[in-house]
Amino acid sequence: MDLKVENGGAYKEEKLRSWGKSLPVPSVQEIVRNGNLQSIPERYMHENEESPIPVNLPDSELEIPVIDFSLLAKGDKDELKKLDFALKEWGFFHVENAGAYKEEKLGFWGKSLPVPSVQEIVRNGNLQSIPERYIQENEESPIPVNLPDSELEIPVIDFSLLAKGDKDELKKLDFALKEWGFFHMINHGIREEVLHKMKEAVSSFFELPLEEKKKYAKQENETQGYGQSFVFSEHQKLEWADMLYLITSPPENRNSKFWPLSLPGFKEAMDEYSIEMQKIVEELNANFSVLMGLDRNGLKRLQGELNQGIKMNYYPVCPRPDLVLGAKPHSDATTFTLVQQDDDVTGLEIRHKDAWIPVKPMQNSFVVNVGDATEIQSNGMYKSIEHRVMTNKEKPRKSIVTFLFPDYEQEIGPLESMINDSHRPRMYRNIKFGEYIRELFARKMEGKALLDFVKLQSK
Ligand SMILES: O=C(O)CCC(=O)C(=O)O
Repeated sequence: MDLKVENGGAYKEEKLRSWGKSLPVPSVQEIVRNGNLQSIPERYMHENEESPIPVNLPDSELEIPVIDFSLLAKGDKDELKKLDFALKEWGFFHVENAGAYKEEKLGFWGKSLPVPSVQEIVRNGNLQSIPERYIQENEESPIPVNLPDSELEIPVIDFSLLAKGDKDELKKLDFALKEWGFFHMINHGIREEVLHKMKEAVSSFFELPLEEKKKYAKQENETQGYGQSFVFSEHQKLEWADMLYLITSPPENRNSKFWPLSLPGFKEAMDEYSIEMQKIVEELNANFSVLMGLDRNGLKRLQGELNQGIKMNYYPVCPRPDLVLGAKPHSDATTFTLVQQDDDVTGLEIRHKDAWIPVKPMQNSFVVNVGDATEIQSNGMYKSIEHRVMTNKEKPRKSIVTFLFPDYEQEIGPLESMINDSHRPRMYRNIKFGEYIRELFARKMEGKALLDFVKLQSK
């Protein structure tokens, strides 16, 4: 039997009316349009309304909170906390950067906004208090607790022994990569003069007047240049540091517009340093290769020459080092990283057994750390460890950081030799390195969160 139903909607409407009455009233738009409105009709005048202007409230209570959508969309924990606060305390908030988020995802590297030079803030300012934008929240204490002495110093690896094929040193390297992800490398063979010239070049760059340094400033969507990376929002906490980042190898990837070529000795020092570093890199890569079950040339055959970028950091003194960070906790996206620290200023700290361990400088050595690409290739056996940089009241600190990483077109993933279905199943999916880096630059630096992007769910 066919049945047609009509006026079902009207029935619903009638039901709804039973919720209460609302009498017809004149159109206010019409009253205004028609009337030569000398006075407000009595019916519209409210009695005893509170003054719209709040009194005795601090500035922070006069504006509803602002939530940065691009940070929320990236899973930023601080922004989520701000949203929680806005919902609890206000019930209202502004949203910003909703469209910019898409733009950031689409632009290749994502943006990093220009920020003031911290060196200049310190140089000019009679710094009475730390600007709000630099005050970090909820940072953990730098003092490690309840750890035996052997857990307070990163391992030391003798490069000259590795280069001779010493098996015991290779075992020590294996231990350092598994248990620490960090080690000092001594006897690396780079002449002191080369290291010294490089340090001088970096010092003379940061001593240049601000206007001169700004000629090499990084633009919003570029990774290289002078400034700060990973700045996505005007509201984000900034680091107490300035940097100059330059891609050095392969040479065709260099971008001379960021190189202070008129600074005497700078290019020569960089060229020499970069070539010498590449020699160490070859040997380290060969050793990583053997440890991951390949022959000495295995990794090179798989992924070609590693690319090289050099980041020069300047951490000015800070009257309240307890409030700021020279670098927020992060792991490196690299294959591995080599750091030349200042000889006499400690600042770098690594996360080890749930404590932050300071890495004390060791003369003429490099600090080497495993990056995310190696953690992925080793199927989680070798750890890319979180690290951060603290500042101090007495002395500025400089560091020269050499990043080694696969070509952006290279696909990286766990090596077959590191996967074992019964006791070491595949932990990461394969990904083009360029795609991984693109994700890195679309996020605020946040510990090791980026690795989750390629981690497979455990079954
Ligand atoms: O300054 C340091 O010792 C390390 C710096 C660092 O981790 C970085 O620039 O990514």
